[in-house]
Amino acid sequence: MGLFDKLKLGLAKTRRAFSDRVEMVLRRRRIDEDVFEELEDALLSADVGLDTTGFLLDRLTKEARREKLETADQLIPVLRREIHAIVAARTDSVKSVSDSMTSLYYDQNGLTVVLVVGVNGVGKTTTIGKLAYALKQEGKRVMVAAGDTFRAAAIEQLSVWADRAGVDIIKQTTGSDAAAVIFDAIEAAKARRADVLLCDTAGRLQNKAHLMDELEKIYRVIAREVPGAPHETLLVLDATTGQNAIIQAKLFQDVAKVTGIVLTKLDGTAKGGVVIAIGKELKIPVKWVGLGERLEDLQPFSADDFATALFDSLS
Ligand SMILES: Nc1nc2c(ncn2[C@@H]2O[C@H](COP(=O)(O)OP(=O)(O)OP(=O)(O)O)[C@@H](O)[C@H]2O)c(=O)[nH]1
Ligand SMILES: [Mg+2]
Repeated sequence: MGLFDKLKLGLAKTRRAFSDRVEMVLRRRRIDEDVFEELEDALLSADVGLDTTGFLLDRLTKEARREKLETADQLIPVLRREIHAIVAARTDSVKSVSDSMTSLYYDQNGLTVVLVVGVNGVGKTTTIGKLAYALKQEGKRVMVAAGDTFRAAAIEQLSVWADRAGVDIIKQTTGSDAAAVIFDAIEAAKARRADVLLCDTAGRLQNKAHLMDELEKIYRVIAREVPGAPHETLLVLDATTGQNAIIQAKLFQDVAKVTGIVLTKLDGTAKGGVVIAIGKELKIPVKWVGLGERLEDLQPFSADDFATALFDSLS
């Protein structure tokens, strides 16, 4: 299966929630109040969120007036264009999933350090495994650092993923200092001339002060050991949490220098419209999406492909 087909399949529930209602709109010939109400339902049911839905309806109303649109079907390409514009504003670096496997910022001349953050259970460790695999497929020399020293099974879980991806892991025992583990990993990565070091971290938001202290220390160590690093701080968000993901992102932006989002578990949720809300409300690009639990179930996010997949059966 190609990457686009996989994205489309992953978005199946979102597409259903969304397109069924848009189809009701298409059954109406003339544009009236009900048309806008039904479009509102379509957007909300795909978890686009109140603010972003309001924004889109406003744009649709204005465009309908400006372009003197008369029939409901004329609104669909407008909606598609507006959604694409929102999503593409943050992600125009990747035009199509086939353009580039890795939408990561690289240091071409040395070690690239990527820090992965997010709350409990969103998919950080899994994403690191998948990312390690994708980067390795591109010919990069990849290592991972077991920076989640908090949860008992975390290190073992990352070891399993490192094995699957065929990359080296640097780890210590549970309870050791996360910044010290990452320091060790950087030294090892330099010695082994690795291209990329992916650092796992513990997911804790409830204890924000502690999280802030620990992350600050990790940032300090990384910046001291590798000038300009971390090159990326990827925030992992779970698509099944819908609008809650936006709240998490805003909290994390206060404590970490987030450069990109990985949106996991897009498969099997009808809340994929959260991609649009993220595009509208956060100034961070979605760089990757998770579409399953296997090694190859991660792909670079493409605004073009997202809009095409969402509207596929409607045009
Ligand atoms: N369906 C699906 N499941 C996923 C995806 N990404 C992760 N998961 C699952 O989500 C669960 C949690 O993933 P982890 O990688 O352990 O999450 P984490 O953020 O590291 O969790 P903590 O270390 O506890 O903070 C696992 O069961 C994963 O298999 C995805 O894209 N799709
Ligand atoms: Mg983890």
